[in-house]
Amino acid sequence: MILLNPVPDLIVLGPLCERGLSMQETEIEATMVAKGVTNDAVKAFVKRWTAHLDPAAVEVVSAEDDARLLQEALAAGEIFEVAGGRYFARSYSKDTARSEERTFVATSKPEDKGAYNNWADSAELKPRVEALMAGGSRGKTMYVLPYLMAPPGGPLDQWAAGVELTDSRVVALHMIRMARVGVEFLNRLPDQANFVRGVHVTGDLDNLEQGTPNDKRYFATVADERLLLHYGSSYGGNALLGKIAHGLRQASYDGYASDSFLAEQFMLIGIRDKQTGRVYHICGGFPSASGKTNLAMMHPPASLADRYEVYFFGDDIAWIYVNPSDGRLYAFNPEFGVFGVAKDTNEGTNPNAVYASGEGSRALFTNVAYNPNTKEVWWEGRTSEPPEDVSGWLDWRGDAISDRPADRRRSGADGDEWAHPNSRFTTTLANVPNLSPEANEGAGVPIDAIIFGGRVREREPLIRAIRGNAEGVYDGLTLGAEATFAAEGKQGVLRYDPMSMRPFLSYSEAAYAQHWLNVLGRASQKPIFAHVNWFQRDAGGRYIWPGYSENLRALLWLMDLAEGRAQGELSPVGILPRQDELNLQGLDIADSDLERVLSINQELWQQEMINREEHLSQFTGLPEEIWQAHRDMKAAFSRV
Ligand code: SPV
Ligand code: MN
Repeated sequence: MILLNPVPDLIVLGPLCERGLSMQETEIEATMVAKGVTNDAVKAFVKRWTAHLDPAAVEVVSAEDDARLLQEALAAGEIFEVAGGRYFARSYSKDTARSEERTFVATSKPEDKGAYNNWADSAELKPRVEALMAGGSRGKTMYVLPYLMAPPGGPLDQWAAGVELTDSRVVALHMIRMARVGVEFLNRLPDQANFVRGVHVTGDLDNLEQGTPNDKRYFATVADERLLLHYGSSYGGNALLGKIAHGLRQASYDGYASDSFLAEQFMLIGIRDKQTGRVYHICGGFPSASGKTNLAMMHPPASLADRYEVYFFGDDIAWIYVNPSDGRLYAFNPEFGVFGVAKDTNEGTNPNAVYASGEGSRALFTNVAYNPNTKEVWWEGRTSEPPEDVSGWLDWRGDAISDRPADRRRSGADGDEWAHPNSRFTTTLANVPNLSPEANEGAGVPIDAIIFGGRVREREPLIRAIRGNAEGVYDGLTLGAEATFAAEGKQGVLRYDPMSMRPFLSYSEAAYAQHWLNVLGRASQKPIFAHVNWFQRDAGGRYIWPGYSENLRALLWLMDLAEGRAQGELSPVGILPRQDELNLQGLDIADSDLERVLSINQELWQQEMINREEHLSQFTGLPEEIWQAHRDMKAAFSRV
């Protein structure tokens, strides 16, 4: 157990001070020199925090350390072997998803407060979290992870460098898979002090009162100082600071403050038409755990595979900017890996993910079911039924399935799951079979379309295309979807999730909307927007559209529309495909189902317009263009 210094919650300490060091500065210096760290600002950062966190040892990590760290983690019982050179880890049972309530953005500017960003005054929050962290890594090794969130050589590199300090070896293993980790990325910085400083302290997970009014966790982005302070978790985005803390919250703040780019929770794909050789690039936002990974890794349906190829760039984050060389919007995926939702991933839904986390991938699974005898993993939807023979199988908590009453072993009922619904696989991009040959281009790729979507039972049609920057931004801001298991809280409840950035917004929504308009306004060639929904259900709960690889058909229509090969039909909510414009070759779908997904329900939309008004009204100072787009849509309804 970790001994935390007892620090009363509300006492604000002064600046970090030199305390009795259990590791001498000279020792730390020697460790860093031996590992090739030449960046003095990195050294100073590490020394300062070593003094505060009081770890027993400091270790600088590069990607080449993976094999050794894996062996050490296996020996320590932190991870377990999975057949085929893969690994499995369990997180603490109350630490299985992002905590939105305990995530804060702190700055010195009250105008950064938004409706959703949980803004705090950094003068108050920073010392509070620093105080909680005091001595927090005592007895542990503190890993120093220098990383880059970008394919190197791009125009946004100056915003991409970071150093994460973490006292979790498993977090280090995740970071190696999810970010480009290496000393060289920090040594070669033109401005040596220009990197995001990330501090992750696991904390005493047994005593953090997670999910209670006394919750002790803090996941803070001190955005105007480019400082990330995460205390009290070792799970996913709470702990891997390159991903959403830097890649989304910090980067979106940086893009805004520098008036130069957008950082969004977007997937990014390419669709190649083999007949014409044209590659279309589409990026887009879907709330966490809404199938972005499946979409980005999709294979074309068999009947279209002769003609089209889908390339994967990324499944969770895109940084977007206007390239001055051609005036177009460009995007790249700053990540190095995939932290994908395991649930329902199988050869049918996402064969590329199965392969990418398959034999030889060094994938790291978290909170799935594990069989130490056979070294297999399993999760709900991996196969239609759980393994017949339950012997050896442990659920995500580590409890033996065979210890359960017979009727709860393979019931599939809520609460009887073998894997946690937010269980994940972590694997590097290089393992993804359909990775684009352009995925490592520093400049990224030109964007043809931006799409938004989420799980919506009714109302949202399969696809509706939207022209105009303000109309597109308005659509993103009014993205609504059913909540998923990616965050702690209620699943299935409909909530607005602007641009799928609700949990990652770092400044006010009004300024965010204006920044979007500013960036888009600088592009001489406009992308087309679309809103998609693969998740419409009938009264019995059956999905009306088959989804997965068939989703390509909707995107192909969008490209046809953008290039004048399709006209669609104008509706109040955008342009809908005509049935005969959708490529249905080889698809078995009932006419009535097709009609349903390609039409809109006026009544539901009328109610939606009222809800939207309430939603947008929270954002004081929202640009007039966005309100105009809203009024235009309302007016279009009154004309039908
Ligand atoms: C998400 O929840 O949107 C994720 C996973 O991408 S995590 O990194 O945990 O945030
Ligand atoms: Mn995500």
